[in-house]
Amino acid sequence: MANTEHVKLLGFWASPFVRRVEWALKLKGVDYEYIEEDIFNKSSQLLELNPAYKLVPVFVHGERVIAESFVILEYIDETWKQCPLMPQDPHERAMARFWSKFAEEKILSASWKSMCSLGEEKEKAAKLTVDAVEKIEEELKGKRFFGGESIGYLDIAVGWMSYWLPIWEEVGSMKILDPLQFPALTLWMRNFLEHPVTFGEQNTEKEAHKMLSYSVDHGINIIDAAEAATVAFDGANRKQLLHSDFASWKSNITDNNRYISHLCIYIKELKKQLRNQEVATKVEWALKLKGVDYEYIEEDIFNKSSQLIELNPVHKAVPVLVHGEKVIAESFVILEYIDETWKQCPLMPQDPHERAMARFWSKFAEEKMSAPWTAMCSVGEEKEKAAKLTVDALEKIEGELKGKRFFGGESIGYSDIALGWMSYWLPIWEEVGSLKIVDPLQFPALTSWMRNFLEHPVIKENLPPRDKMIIYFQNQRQELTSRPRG
Ligand SMILES: N[C@@H](CCC(=O)N[C@@H](CS)C(=O)NCC(=O)O)C(=O)O
Repeated sequence: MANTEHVKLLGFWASPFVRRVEWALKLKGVDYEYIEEDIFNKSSQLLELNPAYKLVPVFVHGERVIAESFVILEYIDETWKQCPLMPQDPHERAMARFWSKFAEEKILSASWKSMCSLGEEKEKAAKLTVDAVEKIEEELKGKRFFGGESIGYLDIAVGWMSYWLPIWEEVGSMKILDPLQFPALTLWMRNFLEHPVTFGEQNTEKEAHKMLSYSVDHGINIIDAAEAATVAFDGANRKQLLHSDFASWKSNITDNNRYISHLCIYIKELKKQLRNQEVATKVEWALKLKGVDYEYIEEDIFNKSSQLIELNPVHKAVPVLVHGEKVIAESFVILEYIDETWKQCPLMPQDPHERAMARFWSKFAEEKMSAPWTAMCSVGEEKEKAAKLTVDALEKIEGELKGKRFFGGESIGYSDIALGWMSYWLPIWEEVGSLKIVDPLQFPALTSWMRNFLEHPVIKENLPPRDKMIIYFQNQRQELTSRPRG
């Protein structure tokens, strides 16, 4: 039986992402070997096992290797069925995925940024954190855990808030978790921390002390470098702050500080708009493949309707899927909901490891998508750097595709839909930005996948008009490159 094979976890003691995986394994009663990594001097084992991100956690189950904590959590839940983490109902599952992603994107990065910055920047990040925590508070009202009476996927996903966040508040001298403002969350934190598999059995104070002094040690450098950098970079780049090479990194940023900060604000805004366009198509592809009839409502994303704001108050973004009384946002969350609700033409593979791989590569491509966009919208060195980053990411995807017609094999599946934007949007960006990224000689598997994908009847009939797209992106590019730089 696959689930009796050896389980190994590569981790780092202070990592909330690693701890997530350990909580899940402990809840399920799965034995595992733990290998501590020095993330400042990574082992060749880590680099080999997670060449795409080079981050911990990495989970190894027999021959199967999985990275990215959320992907690992779902794999564990699908492989060891005892004490299920995910709810059974597809809509509740969608909600668990939605809020996990929300907390990761809005609370984790903003609170980290607030800890690592000063003055106005710090206040702004703290305010963003509090705004996001307000939404989580609403979700929790009247519940012991997110999933009800016992700990589940979402509790584990946001569990870091119960322990790491108060430490970050202390290190960064900020107040975020006011018990009067967030009574439900305060109660949940206590419940979560008292649970035997989280921290209940450990010497919390000793752990906290260790973690605190670690953060302070690095915090001295972080604050120094972050003053310049957090202005320019979004929280997702916080990983850079962990690198030991602060000095050269800092001087780099300081030189271009004002330019980058301008550029980043615009890139972020434009990316948001662009994502809206691309992700909505993804959902339509899935519905069409399944043969599900639906009513389509076009939104003007520059002038959002009250319906959109009401249905997706958290992100105020499309796509939003409404199925009867159920409302679901976030394209990946919607894709899984569609697949779990309409069983015909399954998009996800059956095997848990293949499912994990599909989720992993979809996430990878989504995160790397900002690089070709930046390449299209910038000039000179900036452009070259972004084009190079894109090529590096595509090399990884090429490796994944070799010898296959589609990511999932002979027919279109979840990863194809998730990565489908590359087949159509990427060549358009290349054209608009006068870039050459997808070289057929360097990327033969990707090139033939792009052709196969675009030739599929459902996809072919459901693409936005090319001419209109070219004009749209040319305008975006022009607006961005004509902004002041200093
Ligand atoms: N999205 C990843 C994040 C993992 C992550 O950021 N890991 C950190 C440890 S806390 C790491 O490996 N850092 C090493 C580095 O930044 O090079 C996940 O959920 O697994």
